[in-house]
Order: sequence, then C-alpha cells, then structure tokens
Amino acid sequence: MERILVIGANGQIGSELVDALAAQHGADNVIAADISPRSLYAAKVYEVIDVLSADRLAAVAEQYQITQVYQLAALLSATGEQAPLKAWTLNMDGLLNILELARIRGEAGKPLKVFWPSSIAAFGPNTPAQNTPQFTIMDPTTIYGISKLAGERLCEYYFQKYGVDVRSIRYPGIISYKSPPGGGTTDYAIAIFHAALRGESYSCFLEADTTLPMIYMPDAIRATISLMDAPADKLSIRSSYNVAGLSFNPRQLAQVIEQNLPDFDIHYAPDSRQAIAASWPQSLDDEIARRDWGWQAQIDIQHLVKDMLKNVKLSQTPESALTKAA
Ligand code: AKB
Repeated sequence: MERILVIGANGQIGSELVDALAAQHGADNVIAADISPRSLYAAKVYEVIDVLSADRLAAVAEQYQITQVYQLAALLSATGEQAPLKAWTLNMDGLLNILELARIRGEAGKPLKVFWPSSIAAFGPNTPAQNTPQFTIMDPTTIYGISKLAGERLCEYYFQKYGVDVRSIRYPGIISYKSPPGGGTTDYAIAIFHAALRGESYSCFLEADTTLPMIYMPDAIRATISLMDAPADKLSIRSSYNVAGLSFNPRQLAQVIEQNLPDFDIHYAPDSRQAIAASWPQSLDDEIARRDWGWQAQIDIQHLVKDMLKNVKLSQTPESALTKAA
C-alpha cells in the first residue's frame, strides 16, 4: 500500500493531484501538505509543512510511513524574478530536503519514491526552439529556470549516487480552472478565459505570436501519475523528461475563444514576461517519454477551450462565489 505526501497541495497542480491520487489510492492514504494552516481544497488528511524544515518533513514521513512524496512547493518564473533569493532558497533547499529525506529513509530500509517538477523554463535563448530535444543546450535566464536546471542535476545525482527513485517532468505551461495560477509566464492562457467570460477585452502581457508549449491539466495529471507508476527499469531519464501537450500563441488561442464567444476581444501590452517567454522553447520533442512510459497527449486546443469556457463560467456564477466565501 502506498502512503503519499503531496507538498504544495494548495497550489495549481497540487490541488488537482491530491484528488486524482485519492481516487487511485484512497483518500486516507494521501496526505496533503502546505505552508498555510488550512487546506484550500477537499483533502481528507492535511498537514502544515514548510518544505524548508527538514525536521518537520522527517517527522511527518515517519508518522505516516510515507512511501511517495510529490514536492511541488516553488516560486514560478514571474514571481521568482521579483524575489530571486527567496525563489532560489525555496526551490533548491526544498528539493534538497526531500532528496536527503529519501536518501536517509532509503538507507534505513524505508524507500521513498520522489516526484519533482522541472519546467520548460530550464531551457534558454540558445536552446533550439522548435521540437526541442531532450538533450540540448540549456542556458536559462530566470532564477526559476536556473533552479530547475540545477534541480534536474541534483535529481540525477541522487539517483546515480544514492539510488533515490526520483522522477520528474519538464512541465509546459499548465492550463486549468480549479485553482488560480501561481505567478508564471504562461498564466496569460488562464487569465484570458476569465476576462473573456466577464465580457472584458483581455490585455495580454505577451505578444500575439509568442508560441509556447502548453498542456491541459487532465493531461498533466495523467502524465505525472503515469510516470510515477512506470516500472523503474523502464526509465532512462533521471533528470527530467520532456513532455509535450500542445503549442499555441496568444493570437491562436484568442481565435479559438472567439469561435465560441464571437464578441471576445484581445489587445497586446507586452511586459517583462515577454522576454522570459521569448527565451523558452516553442514545441518539445517528447519521444523518450513516449518510448519509456507510453506518454501520449490527448487534449487539443478545441477541447481545451470548450472545457475551460464551460468550467470558468461555472466558477464565476454567484452560487460558486458564495461557496468559496463560506
Ligand atoms: C511558468 O510560467 O513559470 C510556469 C512554467 C512554465 O514552469 N508555468
């Protein structure tokens, strides 16, 4: 039986991962954890954990006899640029604490499987932007991207040196409606739906033709759990896997929204996030993820837009606002 700890459970990925893991393993076996004293979502078991506290992590791992940990607490690309030292400390020390926990528990005969998210932000301006290969130039320009590249090297190091079973995905921009995005450069692709459904003209902080790799949340959750469930001997990558969903730019996304909401209007006011986006890949080669653990994206832009419009609309109803306030 697996006992699973999700750190950063109140965040964009964590909130949906907790539900998916609870459906798979039973709600009692999923321990949602975050720094806030209360769970923002429907976790059955919730613990307050600061991932920077190694002692607290060790105590919770022992209390629940944890066998898997998802370490999702991080500062993203745009907020990271506002507070680079804080981003570096949280992103690097948080990961190191988890890898050390897994090493120590593994040496004590209590193995801990680890998931840690990397990102397309680990690439940079000299990376080939089209069909970006798994192995290529990586010269990230943000503190977030630098922490992701360093984190990938740490993951591989702990696997090679200590046998820690660590697994990772280089997430594209993740689009979802259940919880707000957390301060990333790809967040425009969520904010645009909220503006469209409020009947507002959307002011896009990226230029119209800025193509980026994206993935819809159900595909992202499926990728994450498939990788964690894959047999260890099938995995040839212990840094982080390229995983492609779909690629589009703001103009293309706006056009599909307009097919569904003919009055929708967008205008462009690029800010500092434009330079970050311009340094990232436009599409990814995920051949190795397909080969090793059978990855295959399922959700295209038409499906994504229809589903986002339906669900963001529901979240904007007065009943939904009342439920949130309660
Ligand atoms: C961000 O924009 O910072 C994140 C990411 C691509 O990792 N969504």
